[in-house]
Amino acid sequence: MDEIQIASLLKSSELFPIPQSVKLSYGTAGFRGDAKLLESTVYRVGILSVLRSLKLGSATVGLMITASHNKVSDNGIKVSDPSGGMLSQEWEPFADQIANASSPQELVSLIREFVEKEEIMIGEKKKSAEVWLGRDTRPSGESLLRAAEIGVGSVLGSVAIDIGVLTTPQLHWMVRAKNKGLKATENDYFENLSSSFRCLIDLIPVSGNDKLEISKLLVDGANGVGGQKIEELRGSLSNLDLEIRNTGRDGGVLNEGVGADFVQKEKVLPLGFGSQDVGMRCASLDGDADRLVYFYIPSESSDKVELLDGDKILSLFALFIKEQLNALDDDKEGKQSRLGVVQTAYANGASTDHLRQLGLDVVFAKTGVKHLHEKAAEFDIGIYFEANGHGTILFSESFLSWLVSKQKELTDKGQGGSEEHKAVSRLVAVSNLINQAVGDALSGVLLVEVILQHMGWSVQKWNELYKDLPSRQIKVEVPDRTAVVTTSEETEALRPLGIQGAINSEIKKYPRGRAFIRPSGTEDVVRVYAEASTQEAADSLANSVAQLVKSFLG
Ligand code: G16
Repeated sequence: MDEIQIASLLKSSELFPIPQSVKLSYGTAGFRGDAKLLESTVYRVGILSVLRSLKLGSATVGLMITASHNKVSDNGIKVSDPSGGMLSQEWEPFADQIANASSPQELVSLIREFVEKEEIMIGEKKKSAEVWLGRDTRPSGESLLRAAEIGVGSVLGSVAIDIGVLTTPQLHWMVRAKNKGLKATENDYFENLSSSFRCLIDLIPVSGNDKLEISKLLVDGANGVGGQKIEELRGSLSNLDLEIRNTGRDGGVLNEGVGADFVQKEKVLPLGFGSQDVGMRCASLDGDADRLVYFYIPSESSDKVELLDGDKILSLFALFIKEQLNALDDDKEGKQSRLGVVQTAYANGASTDHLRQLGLDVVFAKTGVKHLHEKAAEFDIGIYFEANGHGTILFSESFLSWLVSKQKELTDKGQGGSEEHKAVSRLVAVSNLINQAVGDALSGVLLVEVILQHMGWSVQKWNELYKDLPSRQIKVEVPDRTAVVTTSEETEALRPLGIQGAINSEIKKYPRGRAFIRPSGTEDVVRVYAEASTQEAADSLANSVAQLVKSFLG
């Protein structure tokens, strides 16, 4: 690192002193917190993104300014690696270090040490890096994006490109496409979704002149970017009747009483929905549209919803993919392909039982899509979902190229109309429709909708796949959530000492009882999850565990 480069970093970092007495930590999905405290962090992650790009041969990296499901006064930053996935976990400790460096000199010395260790050349006349910047609709987004630009620009020869207001998955998709040499604009993203959706619609079996019946889907946009983007997408979709509410344009507040996180945790209807919607199929996106849940209102007399969460979306996707794989002829690659599913400790026990009954390989990962994604990538087709609605489907490169050549081989043999050809074509279309970079509520909605049309199912019929065990989630505010340390799968607490024994004693009191605690990586709370054979029992177990958290952690 030469003198000119050092001077550039020192000068720009003077503009962004770190906030006093706040320990910043790279959490489940990047840095997150009160937007007023984040400028220095975002500026420093701007620098990190350039180093990441240079480390990987000047590939494009993405930075997304968002705090997703958090309240509107929060913000945060997520990094898209050149693959379109989350920042490599190996770089998280460096992110933590630079975010907390107390002076420009300390920051520069940490960067200098790191670039030497990683053998990254930076400075005048060195290779250039390109970083794409996106933000959600939060009012603090624009000024934080400027801080990221300054961070990127302080490494000589690097360029920041402001792509504007986007959903998080759009940015990840665009970064992935760009680095694969594909068309990567927002229009390309929309075009890709609508054309692969159309392709799947055309492959729906219809007898004779039957026309597909299309019922309306009501979408809750969380008053965020997702509602606005799905409105833009709607014009290019046929065979889908969408009514979009909570777009944020009608004065509603982001994530307040709306959105996937609210609906999934509270299991009540979001603002803007009411008794007139009883029985309708409804979908809820989160603040940056990387999560999706479905619901319907079973009766006029209550504000409770029947929730179809990430687990149920996973089951629907798994069933459809399995059906297509079963239609493949007995050739080795097709029939013996490995379909696997990945869940977390939050997965409802009934969903795991159901997936196993389907004969699927179910594996578990820690909370955070970065952990699930890694495990899903080990399969030919890996489907991962968190119960909160974050998930996607991954196709391995080798399996996908086998599918594409099989599709061509069948066409060349004049078997273009065969059941096998249709199944292969559906799998190829799913691989295009679904965002393989990261969970994406927009592509998720389209896939759910086309599968329901394919099956001829209502949302109620889909919900009957299995019956969720009653569950409850609670957030507990404590002085220091990091005092909770869990095992790698997060099902047991190792610290504070003694708390797990006390939780186990509570669990024993409830038939089919299960409960665990973990510190959130996105909010300043400890999360409590409990399930049991009745709702009263799940509520009571969750409350007693929350009491234990309070008594052990003050
Ligand atoms: C992020 C992660 C998800 C995770 C969620 C909650 O979602 O991407 O994988 O489930 O945070 O994490 P925690 O329980 O640690 O707070 P999002 O949609 O908020 O970016």
